[in-house]
Amino acid sequence: MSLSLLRQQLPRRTLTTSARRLNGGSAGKGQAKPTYRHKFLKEPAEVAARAGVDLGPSALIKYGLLDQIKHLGWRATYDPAASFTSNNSYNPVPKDLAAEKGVSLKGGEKTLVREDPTSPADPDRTVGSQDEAAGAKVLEYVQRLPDPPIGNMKKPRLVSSVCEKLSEVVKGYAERGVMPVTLGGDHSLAMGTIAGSMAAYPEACVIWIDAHADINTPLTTDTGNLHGCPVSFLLGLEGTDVAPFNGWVKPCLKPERLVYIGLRDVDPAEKRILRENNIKCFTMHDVDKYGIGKVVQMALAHVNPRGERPVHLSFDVDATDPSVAASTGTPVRGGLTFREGHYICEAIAETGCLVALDIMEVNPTLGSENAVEQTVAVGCSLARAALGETLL
Ligand SMILES: [Mn+2]
Repeated sequence: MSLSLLRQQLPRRTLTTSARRLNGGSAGKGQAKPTYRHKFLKEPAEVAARAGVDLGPSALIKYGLLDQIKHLGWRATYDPAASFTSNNSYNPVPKDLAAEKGVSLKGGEKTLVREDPTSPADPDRTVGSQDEAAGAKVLEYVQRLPDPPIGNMKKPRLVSSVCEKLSEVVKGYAERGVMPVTLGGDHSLAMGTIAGSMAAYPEACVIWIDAHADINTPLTTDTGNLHGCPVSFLLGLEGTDVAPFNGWVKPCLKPERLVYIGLRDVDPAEKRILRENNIKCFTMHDVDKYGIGKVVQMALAHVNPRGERPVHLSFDVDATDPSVAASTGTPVRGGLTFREGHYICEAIAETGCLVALDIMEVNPTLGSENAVEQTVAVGCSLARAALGETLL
């Protein structure tokens, strides 16, 4: 299994001391290895972590997520290379501007990889303040690169190139029987993670946990924010065959292989798209009506009735109620409780079919210190639940 840590487009803030104090505080609680067997992954299960240049992933890592995952019995290695700064097709950097800023993308990436001779065997230590500073610099720099809208789409070149790179990384891990865990970050990243999973496992299904459907197309999006559009590209809906995305993302997901849980803020055009494509959705109304146990059972029965398909779980923390995870870009009240969110992860883990996990939209730049700490902690515990942590 690998851990892929990416983030884009959001400003950074240093984690508070009190958040650091909590490092690993609830790690595993003496948890033994998962009791279920992996149906699709190679043993021994392995983590190869991958760090991006933004704060969401590094906050989760600082909180001790890697150790927590190791504690669950996964092997873990950590690759702190910056996510979208190497071999990236989107690199329209005027040389003079690069010189003026005192940083080039390539140089920026090098500074992100900190060689710490004091703890060479402890990969967690490779995320530190130097990395954050360098990452902030690179991120700020990348965000200044010219990337005018295409149609309605904002930052299309940046999003496309990041997702393309990510899809290759995820595909590579998945093909080796390793589970990529992507921490974000903007949910547009799921365009990359799911494209990568589907390339390695064409029969896979997707369980998308979110307050939002993220299924606008470039033609229907009002805001032009691509984090509201990734699903439409994966399905190949009308309007998604546009540059720069059509250079790499192919329709790879069938509507019947996708199921949503947690929806409660869906645009009118998205409602039409969901209806027309007959996509199974369990809204918060359904969670209220049936209870989360039944909802997850029905969701799995829809996309993976015989338990023989690999599952990609894409979990947007805004699916949970703002009282659970407030530090996220688009909170919507009336969401999943703490336990409902964790139950989903636990139940999917128990199937043994999970092959890829996204924990998305943790944004430590939003909300009070308490909110940030709580949201980071929830991001970690959701990941642990999906990776086999149980209550007993
Ligand atoms: Mn989302």
